[in-house]
Amino acid sequence: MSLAVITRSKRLTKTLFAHLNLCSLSIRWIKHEFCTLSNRLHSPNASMSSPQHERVCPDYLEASDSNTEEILSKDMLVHKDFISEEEEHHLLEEMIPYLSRLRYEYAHWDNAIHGYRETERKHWTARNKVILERVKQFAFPPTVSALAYVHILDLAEDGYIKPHIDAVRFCGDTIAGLSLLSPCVMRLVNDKDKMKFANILLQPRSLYIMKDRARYEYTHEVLPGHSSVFKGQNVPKTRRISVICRNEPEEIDP
Ligand SMILES: O=C(O)CCC(=O)C(=O)O
Repeated sequence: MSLAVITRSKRLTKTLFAHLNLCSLSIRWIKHEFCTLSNRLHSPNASMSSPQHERVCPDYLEASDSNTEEILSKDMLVHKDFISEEEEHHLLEEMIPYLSRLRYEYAHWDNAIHGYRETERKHWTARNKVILERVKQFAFPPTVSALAYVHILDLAEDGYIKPHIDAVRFCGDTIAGLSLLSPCVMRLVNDKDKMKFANILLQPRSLYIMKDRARYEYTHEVLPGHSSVFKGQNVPKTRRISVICRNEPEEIDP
């Protein structure tokens, strides 16, 4: 073979290898693009997997920061329309005649509640007992005993509840409240860092379950009508009655 032929075939071989290399790169690129596309198709959030996108903030919760949002989406639960309008009517029908005999209290500035009347009830009509059993079964695990007395709190239209944490002497780790008659805003504020807080929208007939960190590390309050705002919208608070079930307090060593 002449030298010219050998040189030409060497050049050809080089060109061929260069093409093959390019082809293999292209195949790798196509494979990569295909995998990325397929990942996206199978998991739409794969490309935005920050913790914020993985967690969905409940619509009743408006938190000052993501840490508060994370804690309260777990420990402050609200179940909208937990009872029907008919069931709300039956509960009110049983409670209102007794409450109407009491006067709303507007006592001292240091009282936790302003414009309220309250009572506790152990015995209920058969159909209301069924409702309250449903609340207790839903809120407390089977091993936990609910207090026999249910707390009834009637807040006047101009009534509100100031920030407080329920005494551990009187109730355990869970507070379950049916919120009746009027919407309102409950605010939870971190007891150690007042800049961390959340507003909770309580619609009539909803059930809230405040437990664990929400119950012990945050104060709770019900805002007066004039400052009842949730996500920028005024919440028209009028008279509101809550029916609150609590569990037995933990035993405290003497
Ligand atoms: O009315 C409510 O839902 C909460 C009442 C309350 O804060 C309390 O009794 O300690």
